[in-house]
Amino acid sequence: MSNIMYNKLKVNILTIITTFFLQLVYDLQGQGLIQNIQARDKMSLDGLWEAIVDPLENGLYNHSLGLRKNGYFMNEQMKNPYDRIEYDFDHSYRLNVPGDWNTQMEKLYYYEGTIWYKKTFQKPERGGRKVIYFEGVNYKCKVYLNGELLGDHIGGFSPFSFDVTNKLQETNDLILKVDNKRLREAVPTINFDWWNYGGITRSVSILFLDQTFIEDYSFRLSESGQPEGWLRLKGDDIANREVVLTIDELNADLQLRTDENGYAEFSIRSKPELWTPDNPKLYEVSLGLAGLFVEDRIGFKTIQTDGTQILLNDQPVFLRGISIHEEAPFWGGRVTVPEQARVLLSWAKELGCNFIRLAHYPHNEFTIRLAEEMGLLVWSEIPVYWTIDYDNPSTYQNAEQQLFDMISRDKNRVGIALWSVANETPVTEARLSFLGRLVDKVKELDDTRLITAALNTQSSEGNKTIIDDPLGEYIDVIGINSYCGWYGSRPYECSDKVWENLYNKPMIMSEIGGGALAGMRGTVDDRWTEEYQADVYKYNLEMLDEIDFLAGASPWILMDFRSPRRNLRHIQKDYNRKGLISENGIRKKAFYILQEYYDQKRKQ
Ligand code: GCB
Repeated sequence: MSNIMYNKLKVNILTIITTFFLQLVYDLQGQGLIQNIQARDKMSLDGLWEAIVDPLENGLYNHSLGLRKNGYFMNEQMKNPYDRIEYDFDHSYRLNVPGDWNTQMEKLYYYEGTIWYKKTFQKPERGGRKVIYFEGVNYKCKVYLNGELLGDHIGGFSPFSFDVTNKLQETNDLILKVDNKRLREAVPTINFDWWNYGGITRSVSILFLDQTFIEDYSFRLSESGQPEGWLRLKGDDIANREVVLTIDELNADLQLRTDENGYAEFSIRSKPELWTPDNPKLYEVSLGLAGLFVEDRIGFKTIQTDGTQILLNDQPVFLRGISIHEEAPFWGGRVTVPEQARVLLSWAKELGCNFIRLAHYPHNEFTIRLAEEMGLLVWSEIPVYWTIDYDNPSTYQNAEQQLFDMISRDKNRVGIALWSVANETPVTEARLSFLGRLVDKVKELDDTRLITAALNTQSSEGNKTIIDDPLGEYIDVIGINSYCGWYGSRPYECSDKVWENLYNKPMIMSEIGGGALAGMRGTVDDRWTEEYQADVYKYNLEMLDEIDFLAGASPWILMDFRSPRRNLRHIQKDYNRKGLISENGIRKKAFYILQEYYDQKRKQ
């Protein structure tokens, strides 16, 4: 065998072995996603946590970069006056959880690195199983309870949990090493256009569960329009158990029996009223095991494509949307409470939307629940963005895990219409196979939603743009990000642009837009003025009107959001100014242009 062949073989074998072990790690990480934690009995660990800023990772490594046995996770205390312990949580900073650290302390505004968090709590006086549940920590963390490593997690926007039933003491120290350093191989990678907010950005709680409990369940509509689905128990006693399922409004009262794997399927013999944006009907559902109930609000709809149309409950629908980052209006920083999400979604409603694109990562669960209550269809995506490392098997496993977590958490949210696997990714073989695998994964996990991706890789001939990205073959709905009048051309040239689609599939214009500082006035030729931005919208919307395969739009973006790429001090001040609304709630002129367009679309 030649040297080259030998080396190739070696690389292939190594890749297979690495993939196998990574899969194992991620499989373990993905286990135990508990459905609908809102409805579970729990104790919140939100509030002020103690925090030590540790850019050199001194809490983990000694001076020769060996792992420390007595790192900060041990929360060591001085016993004698001459003891030397060079950290002390009791005399450290305090940070709010949930919350990003960047907007809580001025000196952490640009910080990317490690912060140690500690929360001390008393053992809850409750029997049964106890699980610590994290709704989201950005980006990487190690979790320790009373000095013991419970586990690691990577990915800034997905939930994870640890069973601590047999690990709790009278007084407990829960310590996290949280690290938001950007990494080439990470998802997202080192370059992205939003603020890298670090910290325990979402809520933490201890769930009180029975030894055997309803871990997960799924509802959908059968071919004949009747609710059906499955549930799964977890625990020592999962086989042959009775689970009661009721939906009073549908006169459904079912006694189900689990199989030896703790799994039961169900189907309900009545036809529910279907969820639509105008009638966002949700049913009160209850699932009970041995007197402990999980209550949920479930809606039913179908979403499909027919040629270049999107059909909601078999009716063509035009998605009047807007893109949204998970940044808090008025407060700044990450959205941490439902009220902040409610403000954003109310603005989307005011704009006339029936659809939102939650960019560029899974948002809080409460946002999606609110959206469906308010009659908004949702596009949800994972941070496979720009130039992630498509050749790297561990990057793939990471992306797939984030996809799995997103779908597992939100599969029962009727508002979800589209799962997006990527945003603006370059056309290469490696990327196609990477995204192709993700698309297959979505199909395996959920065949009741449409699959999309936002593309910006079309070719052009003169005035004509041709949607020919080979990924178009794989996805159901083609998302297109195009910035006519901002990153290229003058706004008035945009209405003459013509679009051709090589695929007989619907297209959503997932991004159009331009930047303006709220209150800045000038002519349509003065960049950064509201007039310029309004002009971008005017001509782009004229362009959209000529696209006969257009099934919706989600212009960029509802509200100005922070990004370190935006360095014009006098205008941007670290904000991407493409919002239709400023971070302080001021609507710009373009807001009203899109509002009028959606008003006409609604009447058509
Ligand atoms: C894009 C990206 C989005 C950026 C936007 C911009 O195409 O998808 O994340 O923020 O452009 O403002 O440049």
